[in-house]
Amino acid sequence: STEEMENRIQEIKDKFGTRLYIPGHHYQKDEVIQFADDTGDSLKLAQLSANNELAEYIVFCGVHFMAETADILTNDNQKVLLPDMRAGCSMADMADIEQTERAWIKLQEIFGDTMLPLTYVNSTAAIKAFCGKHDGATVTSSNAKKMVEWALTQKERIFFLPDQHLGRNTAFDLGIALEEMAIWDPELEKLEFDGDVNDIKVILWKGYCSVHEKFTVENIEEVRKQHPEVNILVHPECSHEVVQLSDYDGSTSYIINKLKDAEANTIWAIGTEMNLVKRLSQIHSDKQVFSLNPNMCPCLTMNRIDLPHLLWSLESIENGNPINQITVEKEVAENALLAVNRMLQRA
Ligand code: CIZ
Ligand code: SF4
Repeated sequence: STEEMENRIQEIKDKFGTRLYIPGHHYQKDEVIQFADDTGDSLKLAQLSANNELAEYIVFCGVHFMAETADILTNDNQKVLLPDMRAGCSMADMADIEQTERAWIKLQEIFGDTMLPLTYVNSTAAIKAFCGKHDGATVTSSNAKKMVEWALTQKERIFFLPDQHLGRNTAFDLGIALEEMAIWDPELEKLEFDGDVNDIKVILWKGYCSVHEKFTVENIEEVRKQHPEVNILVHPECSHEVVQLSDYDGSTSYIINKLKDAEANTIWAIGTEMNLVKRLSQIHSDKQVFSLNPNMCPCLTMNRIDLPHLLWSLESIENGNPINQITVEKEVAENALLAVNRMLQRA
């Protein structure tokens, strides 16, 4: 039963004490979040894991790329476990390393040595390592603007992986016109753009988040009709049109803080993952907080981590046979760390 599972999880947590650390991503289910030692976005959780030297076992309640980043930032005797190996990220999976290496060669034929690669932290360790090797860096949704600005002091152009929306929204905010952006289609191995190829400043990988893509212009029109007073607050993984029509856009922490600061009785339609929206709506009972898309928008892979998987993972530690350990190969980890550190130095 649920109660038995919860009791067992608490028992193992008590038994291991500070040797066990459970970071929980904001998009995780409440049943998992109740056992999290800390909650946060992916980078914050990876940094907290790295600063937690007492933790021998880090049971990462989030998705695969987040556990990889935690492994990259922690030391060799800390084991990072992912309670369900099927907890991937469809966006991260849209850029595989072979496709990226091929794209780089083809893009160099067009642009020569004028590009700096940047990758959203929502990417595999191999993609982060690719950026690290080519003088590039990682970005998060909180520091993307600063990082794109920096990148454009290094090279004439940036190659932005894997989320076209975060890349486009960030570049647009910095005054780069849509005509100065191109899209690299990894399936067709083709560059899509309007206008003059020499004007291109930003090359966007054609990836997207299947959760944030579900918020539409129609949703915005509908909610404004129903609630003329509404404040629309979305994550920059949403499309350019949606971000332009919303009132506010920003990272997960921006969204959380915006609602904290909001006055009572205000109305908020939020364009981000459902578990977070539901939690915010419960916390802010003095405000009206709901999902911008009435069909809600769960991240199915985040939701794979549930009580049974968390318990299974913890019991494997208790049995002395930890399962689903995430280990990034040494050379990949070293190059990925270069990319992450270039970001941490600046943002
Ligand atoms: O959309 C996601 O998966 C986010 C915002 C991840 C993160 O970096 O915390
Ligand atoms: Fe990946 Fe989107 Fe899920 Fe985040 S919400 S883990 S970007 S699929």
